[in-house]
Parts: sequence; structure tokens; C-alpha cells
Amino acid sequence: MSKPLSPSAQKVQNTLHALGYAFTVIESETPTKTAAQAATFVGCLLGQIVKSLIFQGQSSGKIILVLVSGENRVDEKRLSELVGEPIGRADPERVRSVTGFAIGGVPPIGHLQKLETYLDEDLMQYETLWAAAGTPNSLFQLTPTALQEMTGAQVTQVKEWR
Ligand code: 5CA
Repeated sequence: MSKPLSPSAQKVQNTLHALGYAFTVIESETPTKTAAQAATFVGCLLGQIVKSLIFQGQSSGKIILVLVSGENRVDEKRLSELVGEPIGRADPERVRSVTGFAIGGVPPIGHLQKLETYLDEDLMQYETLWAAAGTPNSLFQLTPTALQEMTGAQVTQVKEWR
């Protein structure tokens, strides 16, 4: 028998099941707070890790979820064009109050409110991805198509070019 999931990870597992997905949440003994730690733990490429980042419209206060490949950074200028107003990072308290989860464990689904969502097109090239599952040591494996479907995200170019 595997150990029961912590409450936040169980919440994400329940959301996945409620949405009709069979993906399984796993918990690590070691932190998977960063994309690099997550990739090392599951043994995948950094690019296959889904970072769930929370931004905020600076005029409207609207909250935006950006799903970014672990190897990319968000181009904030590009994101503000997509959103139609200046944007900035949401602070940690705000992240918790809109998603119900703390930074380091924010999952792509299961938030307290529905969020306008953009998906980094680079994530679509992989057969499978791994996303955080509600805690800084939980993850689940999924497909890019499922990620797009479960979030209703707009697939687009959001990365910063280096
Ligand atoms: N569990 C891992 C892999 S899925 C994870 O959640 N990674 S993450 O990238 O989605 O979440 C951590 C991100 O939170 C960091 O990349 C960073 O951009 C963001 N972050 C960290 N500290 C802050 C902060 N003080 N305010 C806003 N965002 C922050």
C-alpha cells in the first residue's frame, strides 16, 4: 500500500477523477518545488515540466494562469499583449487566495476560481508532461492534449526568446 496523499494533493487527484481523467498523483519524499527538482525526481526533460504561474492584470486585477515549459520563461510583454493590459506576477498571498494552493505546488487545475489561461506552445511537442499536484512534493503525469482540454487554455507563444 502506498501512503495516503496529503490533503492538497488528494484534492487535485479528486479533481482529476471528477473531470474524467485517470492520471495518478504521486508524492515524493524530496521537494519538487522547482521545475528542475521535479524533472530530476521523475526522470524527464526539464522542458516536460509544466510550470503553473499566476499573473495579474494591473488595471483590472484579473488573474491569469500561464502554463509554461520548465525550460522557458514568460515574456511579460507578450503576455500583456495577449491579456490586453499591463501584467505582473501575483504575490504569494494572492496566489493562495485565488488558487487555494501555495507557490511551488500550484497545479494547472482545481483552483478556487476559473482563470483565464495561456499554454506555452512548446509544451505541445512532448508525448507526456508532468505538472504540480497541489503541494511542493507532488506531481502527476499527463499529455499536452489533456492539459489543454482540462484547462481550456489558449495555446500560444508566451516564452521569452533568449
Ligand atoms: N512544483 C514545481 C514544478 S511543477 C512548481 O510548482 N514549479 S513552478 O515553477 O510552477 O512554481 C514555482 C514558481 O513560482 C517559480 O518558477 C517562480 O516563478 C514562482 N514564484 C516563486 N516565488 C514567487 C513569489 N514570491 N511571487 C510570485 N511568484 C513566485
